[in-house]
Amino acid sequence: MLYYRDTIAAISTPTGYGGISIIRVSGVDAFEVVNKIFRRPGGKNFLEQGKNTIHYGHIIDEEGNILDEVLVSKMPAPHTFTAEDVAEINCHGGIVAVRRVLELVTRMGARLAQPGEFTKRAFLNGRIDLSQAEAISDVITAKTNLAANAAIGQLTGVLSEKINEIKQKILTLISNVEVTIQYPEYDIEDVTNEELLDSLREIKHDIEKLLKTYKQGEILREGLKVAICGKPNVGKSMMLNALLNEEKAIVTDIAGTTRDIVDEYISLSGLPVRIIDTAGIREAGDIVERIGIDRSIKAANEADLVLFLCDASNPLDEEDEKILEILKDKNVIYILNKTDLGICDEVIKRFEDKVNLRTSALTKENIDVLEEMIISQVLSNNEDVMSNAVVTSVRHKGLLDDALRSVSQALDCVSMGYEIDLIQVDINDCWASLGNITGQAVTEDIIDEIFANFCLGK
Ligand SMILES: Nc1nc2c(ncn2[C@@H]2O[C@H](COP(=O)(O)OP(=O)(O)OP(=O)(O)O)[C@@H](O)[C@H]2O)c(=O)[nH]1
Ligand SMILES: [Mg+2]
Repeated sequence: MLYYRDTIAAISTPTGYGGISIIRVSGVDAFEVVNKIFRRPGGKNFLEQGKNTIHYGHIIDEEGNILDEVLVSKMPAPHTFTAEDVAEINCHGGIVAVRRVLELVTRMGARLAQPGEFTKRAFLNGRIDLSQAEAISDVITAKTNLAANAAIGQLTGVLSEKINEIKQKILTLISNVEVTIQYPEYDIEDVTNEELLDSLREIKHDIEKLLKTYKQGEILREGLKVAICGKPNVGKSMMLNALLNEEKAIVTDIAGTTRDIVDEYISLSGLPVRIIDTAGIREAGDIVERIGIDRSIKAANEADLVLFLCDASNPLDEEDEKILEILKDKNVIYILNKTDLGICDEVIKRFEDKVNLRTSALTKENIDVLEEMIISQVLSNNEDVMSNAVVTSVRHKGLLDDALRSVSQALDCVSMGYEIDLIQVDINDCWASLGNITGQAVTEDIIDEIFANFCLGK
């Protein structure tokens, strides 16, 4: 059963000059519309052609003018992107020619598609669920290899599968509770509180596990945020330059050279890493430096990983220790820099039970090792993003939070010995939140909102 009765069309390739541009036409009249404007050598009728075939010919307007030389593919429902009849006109690239063909298509009875409308139809026609539809836009916008892999995993339904598994557990629970409430007179064994607690705990655990993948998903999408911190003059800016392989930040022997955040992306194994060089943290300094230092502390707090730098050729001092104190709960790699000037035993001892590395930003010693250490921070958890469910969307995260709240409330009620009817509402809410992820329970506005963020022609 198809959801829509009208036929839509759009240019599905990016605007601009290119080898080809594709106009996608989808809907009940897709083939009729194309047939009116498509002339094939020998006059063969497009409507009579077999499924999943490609045909050569010309696009002819109402006056008989040739608008373009094209290839047209014919893909009948239901095994198409939208699950409707789809024809795709492969035009020669070029803005004006393609626009003229599209206008002709709309004059023949198709209407211009809205952003995301093809994908929306795929969802509403039941070919994919909502989380898969959202993954399509993630595949298009993925900035990194790993992010693309995660999106493809979601597109193939890895996340949906996980969500449906949890929903199934809730359904079993709901039906057990229903039986207990509705048919107390029958000799069906009631669910005991213990059983109820067990299932609720299991559901809660499953949701928490999915939520934990969100942070990981964020790193995949946005890259890893790495802040270089330390007191003035230890070589932070020189380290940034060494990692970037260019002289980006100003390096001098004057303490307090960097006064604001310097922020650059590098690509390590296909993953963007945002490296932030900060102003050296110390007590002294004028107002400008003071502001810079506050920003440094903020950058350290917001970073996924901090590189703490010290000058290993000298013993640590009070300023170093103060910064170490600020960073003590962070994810830190301790870098003993300036080893070309020698290295103090005290410094080695101070970091021997920590993740540390000896470097020289000047001679570039161990910079390659540092890069590997940064990557392994991300990769250790992300190797299998394609076959493991990873939550990458803010919308999904919000709904999982809601589901977690509901199941926790149900757990509290049961533990406190409340009547079983009382938890029913929470369990139902939990089920509905999860249903909103895959789309079984979403409202029209949510659907419109999601697809409005797509690009035109998809
Ligand atoms: N010998 C040696 N000198 C270094 C090394 N790294 C940095 N330097 C020198 O140390 C001085 C300070 O370097 P910067 O990179 O500006 O230090 P910073 O930590 O950014 O300093 P602020 O911006 O003031 O906080 C410069 O003269 C650099 O040439 C190193 O590994 N070995
Ligand atoms: Mg600096």
